[in-house]
Amino acid sequence: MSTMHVFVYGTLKRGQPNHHWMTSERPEHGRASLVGVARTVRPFPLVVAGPWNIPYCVDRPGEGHNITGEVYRIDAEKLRHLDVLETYPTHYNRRLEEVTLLDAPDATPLSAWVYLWEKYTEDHLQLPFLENYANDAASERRYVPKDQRTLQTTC
Ligand code: PCA
Repeated sequence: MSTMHVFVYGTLKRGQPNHHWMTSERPEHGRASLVGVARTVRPFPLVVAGPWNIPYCVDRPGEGHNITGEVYRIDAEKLRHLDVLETYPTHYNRRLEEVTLLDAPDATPLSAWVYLWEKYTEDHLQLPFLENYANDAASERRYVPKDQRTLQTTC
C-alpha cells in the first residue's frame, strides 16, 4: 500500500477542533499515524481569517514564519478524506512542501502535503502572522466548525 505524509498546521492538529478527521478509522476514511512535530523549511504567512476564523497558510513562501505543525503518515484514502474537509481544490489548494521533524533537526527534510491558501487578498497580509496555531478559549478568533456556519456572507 502506498503511503505519504501530510503536514497539518491548523484545526487538524491534536487538541484542535478537526483532529477527529485524522483519527477516524472507518475504512473509507483511511489511516493516519503521527510521525512527529515538525516545521516548514520555508516560511509562510499563517493567518486566521474570514467570518469563521479559519487558519490559512497563505501561499507566499518566504514571508512570515517557519510554521510549526504535525506530520502524519497517511494512505490515499485519508488524503481523500481530508480533501473533503478542506474542500480541495475549490477552497484550499495543496502542495508537497519540505518539513523538518523537531526531534531530528539534522535529518533530511520530509516531503509532505500541506493545504495552502491561494485566494488571499491584501487584507490577509495585514493580519498577524502566527508561528504555531492554537484555537484556544481565550482567543477572539474562535474557529467556527463547518456545521455551525449559518452566517451568510460575501467575504
Ligand atoms: N486544517 C488544515 C489546513 C487548515 C486547517 O484548519 C490543517 O490543519 O493543516
